[in-house]
Amino acid sequence: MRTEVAIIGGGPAGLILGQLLTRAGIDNVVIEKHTREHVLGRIRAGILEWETVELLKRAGVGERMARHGIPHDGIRIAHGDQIFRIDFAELVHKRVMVWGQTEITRDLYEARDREGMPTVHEAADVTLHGIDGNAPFVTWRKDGREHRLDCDWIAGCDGFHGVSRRTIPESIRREFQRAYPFGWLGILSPTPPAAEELIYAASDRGFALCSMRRPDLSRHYIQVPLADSVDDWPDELFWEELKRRLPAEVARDLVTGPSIEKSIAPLRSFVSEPMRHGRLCLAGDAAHIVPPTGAKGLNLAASDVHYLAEALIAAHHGRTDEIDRYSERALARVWKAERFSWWMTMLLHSFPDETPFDRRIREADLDYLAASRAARTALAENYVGLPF
Ligand code: RFL
Ligand code: PHB
Repeated sequence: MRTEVAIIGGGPAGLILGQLLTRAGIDNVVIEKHTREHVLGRIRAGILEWETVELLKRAGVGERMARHGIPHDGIRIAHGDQIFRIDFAELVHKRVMVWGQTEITRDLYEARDREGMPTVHEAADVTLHGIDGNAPFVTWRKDGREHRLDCDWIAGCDGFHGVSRRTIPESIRREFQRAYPFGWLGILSPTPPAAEELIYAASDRGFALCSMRRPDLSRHYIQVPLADSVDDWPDELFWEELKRRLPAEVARDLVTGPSIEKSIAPLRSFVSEPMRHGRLCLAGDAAHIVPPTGAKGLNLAASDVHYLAEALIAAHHGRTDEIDRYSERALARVWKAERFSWWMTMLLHSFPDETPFDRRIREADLDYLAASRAARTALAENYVGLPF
């Protein structure tokens, strides 16, 4: 089998890239390790920057999002019983969209099927070959057979645990990282959201976030120790703890109910440089991870593939200068989102090893944000997303 671009990983990065290339007349194949059901069952991101919304429209998957997505003009930040608003519309004249990653992925798979573009699921032992030369290829095992796909370029979109990044020689890769001493326990519940907008809450008992997917479906998170498992958190305990971290008036009106999904995700910041080596370009979580506090992961995957699609389209027309610039261009935006996500995380979470000094600094930062329009504008500018 032969194609122009082999895309490793059928998550949002790989699927959006596939759509952008297909629409530019460039042949591509997506090779995914898991079943489609498995990919669609992962509850993850919920907040899209407006540039991501525009990109999804360009990729041909804007229709259901326009009908069912919920635009938000701001977020709330709670600090103890104090609550204040970051008004995106007023401060930076932009908004974000509540539209779940599972919905985006579903639309992207359906668009791929409609356009007749090949997707391989349940590909085992995916291996990248010849990325240093001019004739790269990918092999995998499926149905007891070895398969081979020859191509011009490989897009490594296989997430943090994928194989693509590790194919770049260690002598060339530089990795930067920070692990945080807690995780987020998240639940999805068929209950109305806590408020019209998201509430990010910093409390003495730790961080909490009240988010949503639809008017009848809420998504909530609480900061938990890394050693905890979902079995430590039956639904009643989760709701009780969430309420204790929210301002009294929000807790009082919170509607609780059964959880229909519950999972714990560790928090980490990670960047691998460069994002391109020879015929391989990395995009999305394969190259970088942000803690979810700034809602940037999926949005960074989107901006990476926007740059990468432009570069691959230029290469298709015989110009490789955009590919040469890809890593630098993508990383410039990645690092700003890393900074913002790190800052939001430091601001809103309780740290087990926090000194009294650290704590006062964090409280001063929150007070400053509540009182200063300049500080709120900086948060708003980053949250709605820096330009692609
Ligand atoms: P994904 O989604 O991990 O997809 C990678 C795909 O590659 C497959 N794969 C392989 N395929 C072939 N061969 C291999 N060897 C392979 N190894 C892996 C995997 O099965 C998978 O299908 O990466 P991608 O496409 O880069 O997308 C990144 C986003 O999924 C991620 O950044 C976001 O979900 C992060 N995130 C959020 N981002 C936002 O922008 N806004 C949010 O509100 C937001 N909230 C979140 C989040 C992530 C969370 N968790 C669980 C990590 C909330 C949470 C709780
Ligand atoms: C979500 O709804 O899953 C969500 C929203 C905002 C975040 C992280 C996750 O910062």
